[in-house]
Amino acid sequence: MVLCLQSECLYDYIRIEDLSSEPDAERFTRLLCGHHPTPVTYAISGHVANVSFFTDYDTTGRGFHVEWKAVNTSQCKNQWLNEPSGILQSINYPISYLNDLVCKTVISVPDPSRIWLKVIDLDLNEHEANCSDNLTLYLDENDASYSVVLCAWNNSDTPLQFLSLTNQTEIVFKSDHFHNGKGYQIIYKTGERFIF
Ligand SMILES: [Ca+2]
Repeated sequence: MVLCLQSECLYDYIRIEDLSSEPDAERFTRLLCGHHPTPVTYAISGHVANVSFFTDYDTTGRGFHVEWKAVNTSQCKNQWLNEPSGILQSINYPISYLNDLVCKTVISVPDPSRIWLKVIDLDLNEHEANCSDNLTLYLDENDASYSVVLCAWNNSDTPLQFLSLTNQTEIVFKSDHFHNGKGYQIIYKTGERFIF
């Protein structure tokens, strides 16, 4: 995208806004101008988005190109998995998850099998220092205190790995109503013995 450069977007710009929020609510609105050689991605939680293009009387650029994709939020319903292995990932991964989500996944396998989880990717809370977007792994179906809350990428070279204490585990992803990131991707396997 190349539009007339001005840090506050006073001249030529596009405005992207969420038109589906309540009139009194804080509406998602972004102004874009200048030169963006790499794609800029936004995830709008509502079901109606408006993209407006404004130009002034002077100076032009190459213009802009916008692509959009509707995300089916029913993918974030509670799901129950019995397969012995699989991949879990956040809705719309790896582009960007949406705001205000609560997505629950239960993996349940026959006893005495256990569930091994390996975090391949975790990108939450962009621009945020808190843990308001998080992924909680409940490793014991009978005791919620055996849980791990993940909200930032582990910078070490060793991937995060977890083993359930029972034959059932629950993974809950929550996002607040500001900012987002690429999301998460986890692989899981099940079995009675694991060698690390
Ligand atoms: Ca957030």
